[in-house]
Amino acid sequence: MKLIEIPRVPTLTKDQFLRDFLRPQKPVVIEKFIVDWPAYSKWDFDYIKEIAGEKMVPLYDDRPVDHKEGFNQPHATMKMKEYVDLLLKEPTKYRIFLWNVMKEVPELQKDFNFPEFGIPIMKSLPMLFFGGTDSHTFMHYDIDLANIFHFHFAGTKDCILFPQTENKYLYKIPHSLITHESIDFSNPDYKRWPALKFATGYKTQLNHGEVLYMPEGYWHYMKYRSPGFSMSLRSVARNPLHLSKAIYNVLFMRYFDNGMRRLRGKQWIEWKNQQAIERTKRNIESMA
Ligand SMILES: O=C(O)CCC(=O)C(=O)O
Ligand SMILES: [Fe+2]
Repeated sequence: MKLIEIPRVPTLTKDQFLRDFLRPQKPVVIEKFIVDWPAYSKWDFDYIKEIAGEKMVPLYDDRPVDHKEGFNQPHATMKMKEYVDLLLKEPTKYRIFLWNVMKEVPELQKDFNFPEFGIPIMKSLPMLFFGGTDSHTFMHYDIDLANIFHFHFAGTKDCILFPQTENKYLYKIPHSLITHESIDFSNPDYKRWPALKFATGYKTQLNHGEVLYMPEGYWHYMKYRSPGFSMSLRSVARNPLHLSKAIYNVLFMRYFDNGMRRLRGKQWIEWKNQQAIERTKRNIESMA
């Protein structure tokens, strides 16, 4: 894999954002964008415990997809204050994934603004993500292939991104939004996954208060180096191809996949994993 460092800027005007990043669909880290937000000084684990400690939160670990579970079904639940204590005490695989801020803790809304970058933000969909030391997400892209502004708080997190143009090298699982789950993107085994050598992507390490712009449909893998949490704000995909994929995914793909899990069980998951390998192998053979 060739991973290019994502460019970093202290701040960015709307015009610069549109010209240098949105139009060419390139990622960027803005280091000092939110220093004026109350969240910049307030959002830490004590504050989260104070404001949302009693909430039950859905938790995910890194177990492979199981046919007995639905699409994105959580693996455990816990009170937020217990989860935060666990995070701070020891490395845990449990992560919070896609927790809707507006629905769960609307007070948090007072602490941030919706960036005015000339693209409409979906205001009902700010999502929170939490993770402990060394926990990681699967390499995936989001179901709606949106433009994502990803704000990070408290800890440090490694991010690896790929544009959709790299799909042919990534062992993408059909009828899903992930790559083969046995790949460790922090330390890829090229003997087992030779096509990854041809993939070109991006990397960065996010610290408290930094925001990462991920262009439409970008694959992302995040590994928490220390306990931290992030908020994602999203803006609808503008590329018609991405938008039509988003609509297809939301209306059909996830139901189709759930239906096939019920119908074929384990075989369905195994067939998809095998397909990911065979299709990617064919892609690199056709290059030679
Ligand atoms: O950092 C994470 O835990 C996941 C972030 C993510 O997948 C997203 O913002 O869409
Ligand atoms: Fe995501």
